Amino acid sequence: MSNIVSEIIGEIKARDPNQPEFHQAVEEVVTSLEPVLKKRPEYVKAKMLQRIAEPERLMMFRVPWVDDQGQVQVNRGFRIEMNSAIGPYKGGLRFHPSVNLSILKFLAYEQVFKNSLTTLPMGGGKGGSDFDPKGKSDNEVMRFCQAFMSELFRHIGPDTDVPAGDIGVGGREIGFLFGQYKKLRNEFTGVLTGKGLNWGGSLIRPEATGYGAVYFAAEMLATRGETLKGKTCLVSGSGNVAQYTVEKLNEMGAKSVTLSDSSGYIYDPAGISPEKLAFVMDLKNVRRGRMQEYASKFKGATYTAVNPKLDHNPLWAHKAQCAFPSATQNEVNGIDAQNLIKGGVYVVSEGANMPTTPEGISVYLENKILYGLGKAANAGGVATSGLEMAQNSMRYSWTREEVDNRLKMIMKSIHKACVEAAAAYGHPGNYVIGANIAGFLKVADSMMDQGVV
Ligand code: NDP
Ligand code: 2IT
Repeated sequence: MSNIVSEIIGEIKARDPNQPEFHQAVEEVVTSLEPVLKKRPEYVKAKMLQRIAEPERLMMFRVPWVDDQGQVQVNRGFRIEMNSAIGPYKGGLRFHPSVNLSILKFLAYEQVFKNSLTTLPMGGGKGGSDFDPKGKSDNEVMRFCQAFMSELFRHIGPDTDVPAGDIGVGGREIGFLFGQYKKLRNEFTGVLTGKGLNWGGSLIRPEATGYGAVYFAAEMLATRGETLKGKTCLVSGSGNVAQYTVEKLNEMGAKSVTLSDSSGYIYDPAGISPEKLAFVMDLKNVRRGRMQEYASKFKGATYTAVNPKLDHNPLWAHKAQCAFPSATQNEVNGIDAQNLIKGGVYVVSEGANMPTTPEGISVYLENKILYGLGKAANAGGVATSGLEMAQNSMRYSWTREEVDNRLKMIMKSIHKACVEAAAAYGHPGNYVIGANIAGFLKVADSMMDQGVV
């Protein structure tokens, strides 16, 4: 690592010493940019990397609400407006008890580069709350969302900041959030994406992240003259991203054999067919149950509970050719990555944000597998949010085919941008370096154009 790169990383870490996830995301990007900083010293002089790592604005607020027992509950709400160089702040909201500033800053930071890669005019942001939707009634979720929006509404708007879903925030939550925004502002605008189809949502937005991660894997395989047909795939998570990953893999003639939640994972060697996937969708989205039920329902499938004493996740040790980590950050560590390679995996396309630890990424790169990092591979979700914004601005909606074709084109162009940037800066085939450089250049050049603001 060059002096300048380690100085920049050191400076950013020292400023917020207790933000490990944020440091991890920054370190990956800044290290990848080393060849750019050599060629373009003007970015160093302009303190571009320090500026990009500092949120333009950060809101943190009290969210008080009353539960079904009449008890007052207090949660913490956040919105991080990270970068608006190329468009309004854009990024999801996460509701999960683990949410804190480090996690949201890493997500907002990643979002800046991801959104730049999509080719659409979107800046980066992220937000959420430490509220845990698990075990809450629909009414409690509604009251929480209303309380959250009662503060958030003053900071967002269709030309300012456009939130969407992430972990714990899906169609139900976006509905409640939109309802409260509309009531407070007396405006019907595209202020959120992932809306219901009857009230401004885009076809394919729910499917887009998972579909996009599969399209990205197909693009990577095409560089070796291969397709997904007949491939066995490991998928983690069982939420929005995981479900539509499995759906698209089935359509492409591949076989998914695993899914998980935070309690454990299922392994189904026969494959998660469309019928079994329909069961998962009902289980997770309607009944809000646990994946363990899958193994009692389908013969031949096994369930393995999380064992906190293990230093690895056995999900990643099954034999397969492709892996789609689609649950959460740092769910694949160095040992898991070794196990993936031993089990025959040579394609990793990340549906989740930063699911692989730096040790795991080193294993992928040493073994020269096709590794599509989250900010490239899962960009289909936010890209389709961008398409939803475009449709809302036109007060018009495109067909399913039209949106899906645009999504495919966008994933192809992200893949091409990664491949070209990696080659131009001397690291052919390295999607980490390619994605970080391509995402960075557009934002950094826009910031140069706009002066020190
Ligand atoms: P969902 O809330 O729909 O599903 C999340 C899934 O991940 C659930 O199966 C959940 O299990 C599991 N999970 C969550 N947290 C943990 C944890 N700490 N440990 C183990 N498992 C966990 O979220 P999404 O599918 O929308 O998001 C999944 C990932 O994809 C996240 O990293 C998100 O940032 C990323 N992403 C999402 C996009 C989108 O459009 N939704 C776009 C781009 C990226 P359980 O039910 O037990 O909590
Ligand atoms: O991480 C992500 O890209 C998302 N959660 C989707 C963001 C969005 O605005 O659609």
